[in-house]
Amino acid sequence: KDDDYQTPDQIAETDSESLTNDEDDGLAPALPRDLAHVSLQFEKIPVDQAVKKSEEFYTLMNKRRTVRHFSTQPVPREIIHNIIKTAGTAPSGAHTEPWTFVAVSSPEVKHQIRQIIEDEEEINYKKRMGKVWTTDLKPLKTNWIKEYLTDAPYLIIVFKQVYSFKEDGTKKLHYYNEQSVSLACGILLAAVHYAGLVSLTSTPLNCGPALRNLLGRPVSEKLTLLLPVGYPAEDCLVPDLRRKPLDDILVEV
Ligand code: IYR
Repeated sequence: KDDDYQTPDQIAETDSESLTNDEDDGLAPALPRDLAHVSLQFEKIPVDQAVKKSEEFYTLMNKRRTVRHFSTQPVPREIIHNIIKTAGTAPSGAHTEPWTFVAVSSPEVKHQIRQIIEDEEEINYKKRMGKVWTTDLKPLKTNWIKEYLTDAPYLIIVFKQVYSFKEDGTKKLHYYNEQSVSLACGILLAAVHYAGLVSLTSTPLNCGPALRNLLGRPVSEKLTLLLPVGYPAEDCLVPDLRRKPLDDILVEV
């Protein structure tokens, strides 16, 4: 029952401890009612420069690869903090910022995470995923043994907050939390790559509640992404994949 969809009104109805604000039928916006609107900070760049910058950014991002073999070389905490601050710049529904990033560097906790994931993934590969899925994965040489979970200096685990609580104890609804967190994850991947680090986008099947409990996160948060982050192993191989050309991904109307 981890991913049951509830409408915003259904979420607001359940568990709200009090609706005690007498003015406005107990309804008050989550953001300040008198929120100021200020001038946009925007620097216009010349078109030729913009073309060049867009090309350069594509060239950089096109070098990003998913890596499954990590070095144990440590990564400065400051880089992780900057990367997570960058991910936190993502847009979100009604500016609810519905994300929690857990950065794990503790070797003991990484071992516990690895144990939880390998135990589930063995069942996933052998029973749950089925023949078609495991056959599709064969060229990528993945399996349920995941050394990267203990080798990588950091595991960044992203939780999506389906809702949270306001200071008065009422529920704060997190509109479009799925899309908001997906956008933050994309920016997170770009920030990791820009900082010269590598990552692996992993979404451990059936591990959500166990990892949430291990990391002490509330039931309002769902596991979205687990990202080992660090440097690639010296002998790191990646599959020789090609990306679709523009013609295959762009429809111009
Ligand atoms: N989650 C499993 C299986 C897996 C699934 C897909 I789709 C991939 O692109 C890669 C792996 C694992 O991490 O091994």
